[in-house]
Amino acid sequence: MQSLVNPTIPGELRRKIVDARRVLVLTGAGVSAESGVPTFRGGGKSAVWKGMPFDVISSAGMVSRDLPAVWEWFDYRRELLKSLRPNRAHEEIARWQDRFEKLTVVTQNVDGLHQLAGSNNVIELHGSIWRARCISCSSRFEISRTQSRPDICADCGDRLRPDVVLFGELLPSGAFEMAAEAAAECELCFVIGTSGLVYPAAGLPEIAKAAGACVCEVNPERTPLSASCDHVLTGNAGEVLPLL
Ligand code: BJW
Repeated sequence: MQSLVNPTIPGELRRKIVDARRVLVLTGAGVSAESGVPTFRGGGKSAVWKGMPFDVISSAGMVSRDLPAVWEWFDYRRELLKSLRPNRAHEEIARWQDRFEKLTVVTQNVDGLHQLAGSNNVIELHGSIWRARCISCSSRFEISRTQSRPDICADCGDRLRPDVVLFGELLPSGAFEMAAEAAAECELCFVIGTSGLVYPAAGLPEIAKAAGACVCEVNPERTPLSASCDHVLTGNAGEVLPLL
């Protein structure tokens, strides 16, 4: 992946980073792009499954229409993920836990790469590809990297589905509320590798900004959020974050 620009870090942002105690990091698919995970909409190969765009296969309607097809799509992606590792961006964000008094990592990604890099207490707004959930009783089950995934709920016997948030579905209970609280109290907010198109996640930088935080975007492309950010660092996350 080619870097567009190697940005100079403004002095004002450097001072913010030194002074900030409460920091929020919102990440999207772009943070995993340098690990080889396809993004959804830009900056690399887009996610398409057997000719079906991701917003069709990753939609609530598809679970009721064709659950086996949905599983096939997620099984394929989990298989791909098994060989992929966190990149410098994930590692740098994990290191920030020691740098700031309170760091909250909020991710839209379902790949688990932040946790693999050592980030603790990651708020997963869109769930995890490494969990299954019962379509009836909502019991959740981890999916192992080495064993075959469960198909049937051990609690009630009904079918399981991927524990991810598809279009038109509600976010996990409490996840957005926790993220919004962290946004409202942070002093510095990084928005890294997201197209800023999917709500309610894309509303978090606005909450931070309205509460007086400095907002900094890291992305090789401009997004609808860029104009309202205090700083826009143009480049790949794995190259920009180590400069901070
Ligand atoms: C790099 C890089 C590098 C590349 N370094 N950067 C308000 C207004 C309008 C609509 C809505 C609204 N509120 C809610 C909605 C409806 C809907 C929505 O937002 N629709 C919009 C698309 C119009 N939202 C929902 O349905 C949400 N639910 C909800 O709100 O419930 C209440 C409700 C229900 C019904 C109606 C109304 C309200 C749920 C959203 C769930 C999203 N699910 C997905 C799929 C997950 C499962 C799966 O993995 O398949 O989540 S969609 C997909 O998009 C995935 C992502 O998490 C999400 C965000 O994408 P992300 O991360 O931004 O990735 P990309 O690919 O878009 O962008 C990558 C970026 O990286 C680019 O900018 C690149 O430039 C950059 N990049 N390389 C740094 N190296």
